[in-house]
Amino acid sequence: MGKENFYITTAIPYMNSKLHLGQIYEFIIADVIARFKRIQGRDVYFLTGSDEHGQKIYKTAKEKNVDTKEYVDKMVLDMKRLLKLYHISNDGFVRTTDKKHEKTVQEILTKLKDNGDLYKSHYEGNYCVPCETFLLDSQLIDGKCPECNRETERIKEENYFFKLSKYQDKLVEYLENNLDFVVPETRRNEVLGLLKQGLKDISISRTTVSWGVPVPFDSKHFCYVWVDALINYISALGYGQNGRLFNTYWPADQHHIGKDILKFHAVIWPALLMSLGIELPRQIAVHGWVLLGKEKLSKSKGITLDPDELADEYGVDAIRYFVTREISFGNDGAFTYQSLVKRYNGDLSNDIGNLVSRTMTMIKKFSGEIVPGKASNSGALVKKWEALKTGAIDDLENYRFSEYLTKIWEFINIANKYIEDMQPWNLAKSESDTDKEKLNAILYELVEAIRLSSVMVVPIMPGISQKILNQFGIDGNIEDFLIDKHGNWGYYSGGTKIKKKEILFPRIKEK
Ligand code: ME8
Repeated sequence: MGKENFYITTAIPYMNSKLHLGQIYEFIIADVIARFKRIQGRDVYFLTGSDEHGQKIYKTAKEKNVDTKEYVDKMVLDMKRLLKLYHISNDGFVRTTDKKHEKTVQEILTKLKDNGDLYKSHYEGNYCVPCETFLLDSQLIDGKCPECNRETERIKEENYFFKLSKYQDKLVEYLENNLDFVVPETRRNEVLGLLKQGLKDISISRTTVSWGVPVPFDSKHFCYVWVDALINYISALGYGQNGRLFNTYWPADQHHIGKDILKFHAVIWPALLMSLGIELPRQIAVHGWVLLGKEKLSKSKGITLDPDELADEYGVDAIRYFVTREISFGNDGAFTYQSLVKRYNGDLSNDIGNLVSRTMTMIKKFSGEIVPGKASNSGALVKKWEALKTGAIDDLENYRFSEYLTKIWEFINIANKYIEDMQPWNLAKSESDTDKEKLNAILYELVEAIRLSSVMVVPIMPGISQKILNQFGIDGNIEDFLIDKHGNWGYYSGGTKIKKKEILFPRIKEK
């Protein structure tokens, strides 16, 4: 039997400005899960990409006086650079300006029309350019966009409409029968609330915005950017072209999105799929906001967190650790420099950093730079490990990133305490063979505890995991690890020569 497939996606960010930590946060959580599924032995396809059409991007390029395509090309390069910097292990990258994607969008529009789910009508109402959303007068709050609180544009144009209302009952039924379709539960209730208010048909084309995919059966119309964007999840897999990827990986196991785009993913997207006769994704996983202090990140208000500056100052792995440890999935989470420095100096520099550093020093001093061979009578650590591992795996299966890390850190600190309790430096002074044996067993156990922690840390801090293993001279690429093998106590036999000690997390001065 082949490996069980797992298809995971992120939202595709708008290419109007440089990515900020909020968008990077979404990539990090999807990446943690993708890496976790890989070490569980699943055949993972992890997709991300770029949303490049629509009024907002067209306007930005125009303001900068550059050609729109040249502008998005540049932004995409920068996005790809940041994905790499942040160790995001996506297998695919889809651009909505890819010819293959555009062709799929056109085929889908034709199919929707042939199904009788599209009709032409007049739209008069409001449009929020930053959110790329049509808004009826009744949806405005104090005359502004309910999502971003900005001024909207008044528009009056001919649009194609999609018969969303037709799918209302089917959607309610689907949500009621599939309790995990939208997580966390509060978001599922929000969707049910929206559905119970009643659905109106939605515009799916524009005539006043030509930076988009042309509607194949009506030359005046261009596909509405959101419909274009949602299709990325299947166009990237070659839907409609008998694509191998589509046949292998669809339906998606998890679509990761932020809470502002819930309606698009949990109402409009499934309705489009129902119309097309395509199976629905298994889960929409909805995260909250990364806030700077108490404020939502916002480019226009100048509240942003630059991923390059953060990486320079703290290192990418520390940022990955911080957001997964501090933000409870589904809720908003505050980023503050104080809490980052506290976690950095405490959990990283002190706890794991010291454990590695002290163990390296002892092996150098007491064991001639060679990790002693596997001990036959392993002591206290192994029992703790088995108990913690099962619980930790269950945590990550259920998006409890913080609890997962708490368990691993509990283990790291048990190992730190083990050093204090056993006082290996005293055993090293002794001439007796039993003491020597005891010392060797302790050193092996410490390296094994570090190695196992590193395996569990692979999804969160892949760079650091690899570095730790390299320091102890342990072979292997973290990309090939499997929890069921490398995560077992005693998998490592010891006997490796340690390398030069490198400080993993140099302490940071509080600002
Ligand atoms: O919505 N904290 O793109 P986008 C956490 N192109 N997540 C945040 C965030 C924050 N401060 N700010 C944004 C779009 N996000 C569309 C998606 S998908 C078919 C099309 C999240 O660049 C946001 O919720 O505005 C979304 O999931 C993702 O970043 C991209 O946002």
